[in-house]
Amino acid sequence: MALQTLSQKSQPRAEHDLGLLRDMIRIRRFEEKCAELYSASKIRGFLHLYIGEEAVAVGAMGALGPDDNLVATYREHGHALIRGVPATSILAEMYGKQEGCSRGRGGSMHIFDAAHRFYGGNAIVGGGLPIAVGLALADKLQGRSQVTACFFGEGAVAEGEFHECMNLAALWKLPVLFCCENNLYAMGTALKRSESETDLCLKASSYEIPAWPVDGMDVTACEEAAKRAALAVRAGDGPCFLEFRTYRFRAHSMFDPQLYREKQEIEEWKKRDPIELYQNRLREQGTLSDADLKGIEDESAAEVAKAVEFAEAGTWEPIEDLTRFVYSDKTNP
Ligand SMILES: Cc1ncc(C[n+]2csc(CCOP(=O)(O)OP(=O)(O)O)c2C)c(N)n1
Repeated sequence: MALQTLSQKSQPRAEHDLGLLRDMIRIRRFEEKCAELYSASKIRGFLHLYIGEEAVAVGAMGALGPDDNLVATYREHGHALIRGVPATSILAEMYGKQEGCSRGRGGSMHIFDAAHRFYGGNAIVGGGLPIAVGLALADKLQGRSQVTACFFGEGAVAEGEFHECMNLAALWKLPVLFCCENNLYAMGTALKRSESETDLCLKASSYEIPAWPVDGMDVTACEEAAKRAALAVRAGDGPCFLEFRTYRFRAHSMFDPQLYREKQEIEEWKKRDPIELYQNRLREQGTLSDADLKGIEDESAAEVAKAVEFAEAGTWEPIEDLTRFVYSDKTNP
């Protein structure tokens, strides 16, 4: 049984800490397998990996409850996994199989699961922001107390949608937690080559939105900041903005030769690998044993193996279904 040694520790704090590590490892192992499957042409289309950025999703999502809404970008497998979308349905989606969460029609960039309040998987840069603001507006108008967390890359700040969304969310005091994942590059474009003002918190503050930078390689820092911000959002104070400073260890997508950044820079950031950092910290604290780590690794490997088996066994959609879902079933049954 995985994580057997947890019972010996029997402290909720230790369980919580090991849970953070487990979730980061789950994302990492799942995505390493995705890269392999992509090279084997099992996954087609685009594939954007989150490797290196795991602490952000895992930490920030610690501030959310099951009723809160979540909106993400095309680099969203990790967010979906932590949200509770089964790895089986995520991978089947990437395979293009009917059993995928979007019936295999969206692929890697369009993981969507309304039952888990996971509203994408959005391929358009900045495209998730208006969706998040709309969800939050609906919650506010209907008197619900949910928070909508919206994850997006720093590339989105160059979009008009970003400014419209900041403005309306602040003006209407909407319950949105804006989570900017600043990994320094939008495809091959460094932030400093595209923005005259590179202080993203300053941009959010200019809309009267409280904003803080966060060390995105430190899962505890991510969790603490998100909890603090979510508390303010939930209290009805309007939106908050967090700039998670992070780095992607892999290319933008599987097609990117990475000519825009030095290998040395990547190596420097890898020294702050969020999983290794946290693993070392838990070991120093005496929270993590070899047996715990083995339990977590075995559990993650089993989850990934099950997902692969499920996706492989999935069904292709019959050709006669090709035009289904082009229009809503309500108007075109
Ligand atoms: C509106 C729009 N313009 C351009 C693109 C092409 N594109 C895809 S990803 C990307 C970079 C986005 O970078 P960032 O928002 O920082 O996210 P990251 O990939 O770093 O997570 C661009 C320009 C797009 N998908 N949508």
